[in-house]
Amino acid sequence: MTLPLFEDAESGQPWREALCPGAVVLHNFATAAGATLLTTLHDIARQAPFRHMITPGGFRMSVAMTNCGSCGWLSDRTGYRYAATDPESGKPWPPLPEAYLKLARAAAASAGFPDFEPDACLINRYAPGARLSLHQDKDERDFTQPIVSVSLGLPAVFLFGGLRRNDKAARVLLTHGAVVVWGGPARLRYHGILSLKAGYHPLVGEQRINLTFRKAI
Ligand code: MD3
Ligand code: FE
Repeated sequence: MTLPLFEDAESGQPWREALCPGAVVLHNFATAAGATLLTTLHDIARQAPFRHMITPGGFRMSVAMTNCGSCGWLSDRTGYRYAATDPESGKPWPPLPEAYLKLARAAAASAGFPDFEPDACLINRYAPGARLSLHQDKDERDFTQPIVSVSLGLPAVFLFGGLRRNDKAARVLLTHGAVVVWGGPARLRYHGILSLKAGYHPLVGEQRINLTFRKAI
């Protein structure tokens, strides 16, 4: 009989990994809900299609994005901001589905944030080669509120640095079903995603999806 030497994400079992004060990975927390989350995502993307936003510097982001919630995150030549309507359609973003809210609240509570009420969910889609360079999330009003992130599909190497851009970044593999809660002293840490490696996930195909729940307003 072979005994595992260490617990890992491939076990399919939930386990908790503390990254730093304020940040915890809840591995496989969203694995059981994965199929439901993706079916719902198809509805959202039909109303508010994924698009490659332009950075204030004029670059097209390699990650494709959309939003649901009472406001959504946007980038264009004029800057970054949250807005109640999708500029592509002029209509409000699709509402946050109940299943998304439940998952985000449960993850936040399990990490010590029992009162988390997200109003925005930014949805990132990574094709092979897509990446997100080191940045801070600071467009939200209240940094005492955590951010909850849900990874689905292909695994990605997540970089988490410190409070200054040049602080050395650690790496952690985010696999299907991993939920990360960032709060307290971790809330303003620099972070990013390395270029996605090609592969195939049985539920999600040749891509990675990340849902990030925020209290923006
Ligand atoms: C640490 N998304 O949408 S999720 C983002 O996988 C973003 O798509 C990445 O960074 C992704 O802004 C990383 C993990 C994450 C999300 C938000 C954070 C880590 C964070 C906010 C503060 C600190
Ligand atoms: Fe971020």
